[in-house]
Amino acid sequence: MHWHILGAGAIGCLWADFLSRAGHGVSLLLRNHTTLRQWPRDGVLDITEAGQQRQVHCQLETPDTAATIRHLLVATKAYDTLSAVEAIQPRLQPGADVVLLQNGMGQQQAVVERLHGCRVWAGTTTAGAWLETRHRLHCVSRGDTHIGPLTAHTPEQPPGWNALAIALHPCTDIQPHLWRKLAINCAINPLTALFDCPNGDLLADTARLELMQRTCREVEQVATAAGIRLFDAPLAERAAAVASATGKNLSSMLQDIRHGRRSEIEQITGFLCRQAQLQGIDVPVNQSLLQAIRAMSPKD
Ligand code: KPL
Repeated sequence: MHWHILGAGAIGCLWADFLSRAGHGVSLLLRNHTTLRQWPRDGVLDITEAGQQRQVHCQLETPDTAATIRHLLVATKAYDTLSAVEAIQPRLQPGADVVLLQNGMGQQQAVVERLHGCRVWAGTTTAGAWLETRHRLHCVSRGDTHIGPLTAHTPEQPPGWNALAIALHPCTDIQPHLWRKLAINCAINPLTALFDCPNGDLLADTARLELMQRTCREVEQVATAAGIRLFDAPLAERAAAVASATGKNLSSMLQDIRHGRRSEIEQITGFLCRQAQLQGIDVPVNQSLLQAIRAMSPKD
């Protein structure tokens, strides 16, 4: 089986490793010819994991390559999902398999509406990895990945993924898992960006902790109204546990803001606020976080 990966960031490269070690061919779809030229070595990824090093060989392509695509993994930033998929759409074979693996919500539905006749899955992962350079990847943790179909007549997991050496949890209904990840991201990401602090520092200060708890209560209200049961424990407890376990990490949103990149606030807190509005629920804390991070994010 041959998989094309759209989005050669840390998660895209990590899946290039997982898929290729499971015996699949992998093509990385780079943004354009300039990015292609910037790749230092032809399609070789250097992976470091637990002190061990290995190499993965991928084909490199740009979206305008002619070959058709049967199996596509989308690992772009959440806000790029739809436009990236639209750019590649003429290359998709009828009935192609498309897997979406991103933070945030809303973009998955937009892709399903755009791609008629394709089988689409959404996944959410706790895997951690970072890129030292474009082709040098550090895998910190393979984490847990939940995956489930978004389209009818689609099996629980994409073909060939049972061979991946990761903790993969196929499920019939992926929505609760997407909500759980969204809820944790709503609780941690905007606050770390606002206070310019690592995840763990949200717990070290009473005022920040209180703000996190109020954020969490609003998120729970909206999730409940949407028919989603988040966790057995209150969200504030789960979010505090994640912030503590990832204490020294800089959240993805804080990293985006620090680097002057666009953030995923619209797909995280923005989605939550849109859902709240549909349900007629007031979420003043999340609304003010949305405004604050919007003001810090560069416009597209
Ligand atoms: O997923 C994350 C992110 O940074 O986007 C958390 C859970 C907050 C870990 O940093």
